[in-house]
This record gives sequence, C-alpha cells and structure tokens, in this order.
Amino acid sequence: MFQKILIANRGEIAVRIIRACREMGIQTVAVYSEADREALHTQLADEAVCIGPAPAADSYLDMERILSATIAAKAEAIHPGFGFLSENSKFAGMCEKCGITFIGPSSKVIASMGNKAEARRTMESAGVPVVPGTKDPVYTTEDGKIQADRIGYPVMIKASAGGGGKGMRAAETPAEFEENFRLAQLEAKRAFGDDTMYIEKYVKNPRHIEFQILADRFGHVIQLGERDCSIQRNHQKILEESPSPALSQELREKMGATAVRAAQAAGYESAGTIEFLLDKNDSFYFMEMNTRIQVEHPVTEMVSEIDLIKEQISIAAGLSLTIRQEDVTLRGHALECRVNAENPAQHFVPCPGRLGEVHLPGGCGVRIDTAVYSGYEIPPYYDSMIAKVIVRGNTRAEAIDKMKSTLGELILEGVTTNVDFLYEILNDNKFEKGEFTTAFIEERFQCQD
Ligand code: MV4
Repeated sequence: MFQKILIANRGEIAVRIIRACREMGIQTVAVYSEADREALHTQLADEAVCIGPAPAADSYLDMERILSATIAAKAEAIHPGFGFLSENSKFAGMCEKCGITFIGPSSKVIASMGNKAEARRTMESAGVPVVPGTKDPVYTTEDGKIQADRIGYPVMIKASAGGGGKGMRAAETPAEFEENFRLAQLEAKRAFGDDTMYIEKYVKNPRHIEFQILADRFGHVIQLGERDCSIQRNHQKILEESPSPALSQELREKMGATAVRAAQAAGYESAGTIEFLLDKNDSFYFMEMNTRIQVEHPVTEMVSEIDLIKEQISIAAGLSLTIRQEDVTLRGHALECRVNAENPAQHFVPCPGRLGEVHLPGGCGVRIDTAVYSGYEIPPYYDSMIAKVIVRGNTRAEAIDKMKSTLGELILEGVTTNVDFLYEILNDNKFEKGEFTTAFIEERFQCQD
C-alpha cells in the first residue's frame, strides 16, 4: 500500500480523501492556493504545500507545481478528486513518466473516453447501445447536414472533445441546423481547441441514469447500481438518488450488465461511471464514461456500504478487488442534495463570503460532506458547492422525509444558499412520485437561462 498520497484538490472532496487515507494508515499531503490557507483540507492533512495564487489556473490546475510538490514531499501517488486535473490525460501521462501513481485509469484510457466520439465507437463495437448517429467525425456544416438528414430530425450536435453538455446544441429542424452546428463547433474550437463534431438523434426529455463501476487491473469489473441524476439545471446536478425510481429490477440488471460490458470494452481500471440516457419507452443509450470519482459518489456508498475512495486507492496500489458482484447488496434509498452558496432568485449567481454560525446536522443515516466551518470565508475563485447533504432511508419516502428534517436543522449563516430551492424540489408532487426527467427543473421553475 502507499505510504503517502498527495491530494490535488480542495474543498469537501479533498477532506473526503484525507479521511479515507487516514483510515488506511496513509500519510496525506494537501496542496493549497493562497486563497485556501485557512481551508479545512489545508488544516486536516498531515502536510500542506502552497502551490500558487488563488486562480485555479495558477494553482490547482498547474501540473508542474503539483508534480514538484509531490516529488518534494516524497508522495508516491496523487489523488485528483473531481474537476481540476481529474480527467486530464496529459497530467496522468506526466505522472506516469515521473513514476508517480495517478489514482485513476491510465492516461490512454482517460484520453480515449475523453474523446466522446471515440468512446461512442468503442461502445457501439462492444454491442453497448448508443443513440443512432454518425460513425465518422464531422467537420463541416455541409457534411453535418447530410448526416442529420440521414439520422432524421430532431438531432443533437455534439463536440468530440466535449462532455457534460459542453459544446452541445440541438437542431429541431433542417432550418435550424446550419446556425446551431456553426455555434456548437465555434464553442468547441474555443473551449477545447478541437472542432471535431458528431451528431446523434435527439432523445426528448430523457432521464440521466449512471452506473458506478469498480474495475481492477486483473480484469475484475463490478457495478454498484445506478444513480438517477435527472434533477439538474444547466448540466449542474442538484439532487441525486439511488436507486432510480424509474427502473424495474429487470431493467436495472440489464443496464448494470451493460455498464460492466462498457467498462470492459474501455479496458477500464479504477472507480468510474457509465452514463446512460433513458427514454420514455425504457430504451437506454450509452452517453459518456466519466473516468473520475464523482461528486455524487456518496449516494452509492450509502446504499452499498462500500467506501469508493478506499477501493479506488486499493486498486491504484495494484490490489485485487476483494468484492465480487454477488457480494454487492444495495439496501434502502439514498438522496444527496448539493448545497450551493448561490442566489436562486438572481439566476443562481454565486454568493461567496464569510460564514457566520454553522451547524451541521447528524443522526441515523445522515452524512454531511463539507469543508466549511463557523467563520470560514468561502473564496470567490472556485465552485459554489459548499456542502453535500446525504441521507439514507429504508424507503424513498423515508429518505425524502429525512432529507427535509436534515435540511431543516442545517444552519449556514452569512451567505445566501439554495436550501429553500432544494425544499421546493423535495416538496414537489411529481418529484415525490418519482416522475421526473432532465426537463424537471426547467419545467417546474422556468429558470433555465
Ligand atoms: C443528449 C440529449 C438528448 N439526445 N443526447 C447532456 C450531458 C451529456 N452527458 C449528454 N447530454 C444530453 N445528451 C441526445 N442524443 C440530452 C442531453 C441532456 C442531458 C443529459 C443528461 C442530464 C441532463 C441533460 C440535460 C439536457 C440535455
């Protein structure tokens, strides 16, 4: 096992990783920006290294500085968490060259799943269902138009280098195609320096269902059930749950087996997620594979009682998975609410600032993943998510009630948060019935901008 790991992240996920390392007897090195001197991860780690100024580009995204800190501290591995460098194949490759273990899949697998058109091809070849669409890259409006006519409208225009909804635009009719293709391609060129596009049939108001995977280097691949992440706004998830209220046991098993096949086709190692769209007829399609630990991983931990960060670290250390598929038992129902320092009344504008009194709830089946404390100043440079409230109940109804009670006990003085907005979701009739799609927030609140 590793003796020392550097955590190339901040906030609640850095704290989460420090805790897992401590339980495993692994020493931890935090890295922090000048804005994070007082941050909890900086204080909780065994060692802490300042890696630069507040803007992420000069600190948490600075690959050389992070590698230097790793070598100087004599850490053997880097845990990238999510966001920042977690899906950066160049960084993973640099770690490989330096003899540092990147806790995640190989740089090659990150690159091949990061190219969404290539991932789509890999999955299609492995018999994993994909949305009808293009096989070859599309570079021009003219070619795109021919492909869209063949697929049939409406279509979705996507950037190969995109993902998570970036560089993506729908075209409902041929008349809309040219402009939307040009806009999506321009966005892709600007954001990724890559204007390779692909086109798919548009799936109307799908549900977002993702399966948690664990895979070791010996070819063992298991799945830990699904998370329903349909409650989102502008591709930012707000509330996640497991199991999905939309799946029958039969469909769950079919999708789970497909997710395992998808991970095998990718040659995957580490914790990862297979994202599917599910349409109203219960047809499901591979969308993307996320090669990182995800924000919403605690939802799976609550129903599986498996510590995904510990498993991810063990796998990276070269250990064989000790959990077999038949050992995985998913019990009860878990919900996660993302608490953001933002103002829903002002287009969800971020509201950083100094917290006053903070009270974090507790109780049976209640988990709070956060890095804030009374008097902590939320810096304006990073994500506005300040806490994840996760609950587990024996039933979905119990989990919803528990979430309401828990949010009711949460005190975060000094900043505006989305907690009241979360209540509105939890109190919604359609949500309570489990009848929602990715269009839920837009339809219910008319707040997509
Ligand atoms: C789609 C789609 C409809 N049809 N692809 C957005 C994120 C990315 N992972 C895939 N996304 C979508 N791809 C086709 N062919 C609708 C979405 C989509 C979506 C997907 C998951 C969760 C929320 C979403 C919100 C809007 C659109």
